[in-house]
Amino acid sequence: MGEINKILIANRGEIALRILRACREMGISTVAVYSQADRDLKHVLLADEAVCIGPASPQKSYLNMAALISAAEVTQADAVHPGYGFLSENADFAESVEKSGFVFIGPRPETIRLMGSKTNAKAEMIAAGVPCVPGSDGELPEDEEACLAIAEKVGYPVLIKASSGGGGRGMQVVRSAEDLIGKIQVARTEALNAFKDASVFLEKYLETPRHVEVQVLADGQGNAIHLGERDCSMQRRNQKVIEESPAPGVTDAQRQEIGALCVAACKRINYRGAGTFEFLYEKGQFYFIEMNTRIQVEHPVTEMVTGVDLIREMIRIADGNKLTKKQADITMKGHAIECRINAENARTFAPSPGALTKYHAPGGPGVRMDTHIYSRYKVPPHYDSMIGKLICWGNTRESAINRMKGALSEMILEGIETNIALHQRIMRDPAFIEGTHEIHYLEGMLERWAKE
Ligand code: MV4
Repeated sequence: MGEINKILIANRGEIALRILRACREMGISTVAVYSQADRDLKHVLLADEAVCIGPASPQKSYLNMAALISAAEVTQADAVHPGYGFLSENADFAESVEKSGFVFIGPRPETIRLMGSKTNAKAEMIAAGVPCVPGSDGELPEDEEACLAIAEKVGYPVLIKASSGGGGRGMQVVRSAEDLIGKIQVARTEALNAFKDASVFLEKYLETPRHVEVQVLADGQGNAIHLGERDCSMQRRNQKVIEESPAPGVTDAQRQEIGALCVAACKRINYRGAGTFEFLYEKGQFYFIEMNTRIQVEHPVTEMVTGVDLIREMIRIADGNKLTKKQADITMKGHAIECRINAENARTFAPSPGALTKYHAPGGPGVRMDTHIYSRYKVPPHYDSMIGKLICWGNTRESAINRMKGALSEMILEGIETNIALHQRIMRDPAFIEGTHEIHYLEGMLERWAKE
């Protein structure tokens, strides 16, 4: 405890700035690491120290474990915060951070590894009493007849998923027995190419679920709490566009029930840090699909409704502190919505890197803009197109939407294309306003927009 006095921020962009701000509030020194394309990032200018870790290519910089560890050694950092993406869920990185004598701000490497296996994660959840999608008991066997029998029992349509997958890559929907063996073969080949592991499992395919996820904090010392849920159903090709908390339609009784089960699961695996349980939500039922062992892009909506600073809590936990808040201390007030602001064409999603000639931030009560951009900042072409997140809070969902409309129209971003027009469109969309949109809704909305 009290051993973390200097943190190396192993990330870039808005999350690096978010972590830097939390460190400053806590009186912790900061080390920024940056690629040659990122010398002018806002957090690099604000950090106490900054180290160039390599060329623009992510492989040679933000994914370069040796360069990151060296930077921590040279600057004598105490801990490493991985942010999201990059090495945040890489168990080998967490392990090498710890073996080099630094604190990894996240779960133990074994936990990251366990949850990285979707079949092992699911087995743990079933053991903890968390509801899962009905399906095969672990990996599918080689035997074709056995696979056919499993699919028959689960009932078509079924979905084949990679055991080492996640994020939606390499999944195959199977609608009848004739297609099963062929699709398993396709899924195995894709899984082997993408994850170096050909093992797959099978689940009942849910046709029109919503994507609802539960935020947790656990101290690795036997204590865990949940911070309610977020709806992330407004997405395209597994890229979330809008997130909100609470999820429309989820009752407080349901929230406490699913939250308590996630807490039980945290205790079972002795979880440490911030984590997210991802569920599909259909006809009022939750079905666990995956656990994310990192801080997520959309964490601010949870912060806005609970008043808890999740980055601060991650650092406190990593420093050996027990959770100070009990479940009864967590209350959700009002409603928060986040729009991901991307440097891309609003209709085609084509990336639009380049120089921002003008930027004026929105503001006012309940408006939060998490971004690293500034006037004349050059969005590099080498990374994700997300340049910021606009989060609006209101007493009700309706007032949060109204604030978002105002904030979107107030924001001025020139020199590059952005997806602001898409967000404005969604804020006026009847299904979104009703809160009934599911994971396939945006695709259909975009098709209608294209025909106008
Ligand atoms: C599913 C599903 C329907 N049924 N599983 C996609 C990402 C990965 N995390 C799990 N995914 C899905 N699993 C069953 N049994 C539909 C999806 C899915 C999805 C889930 C969440 C958010 C966006 C999605 C987009 C397409 C498919």
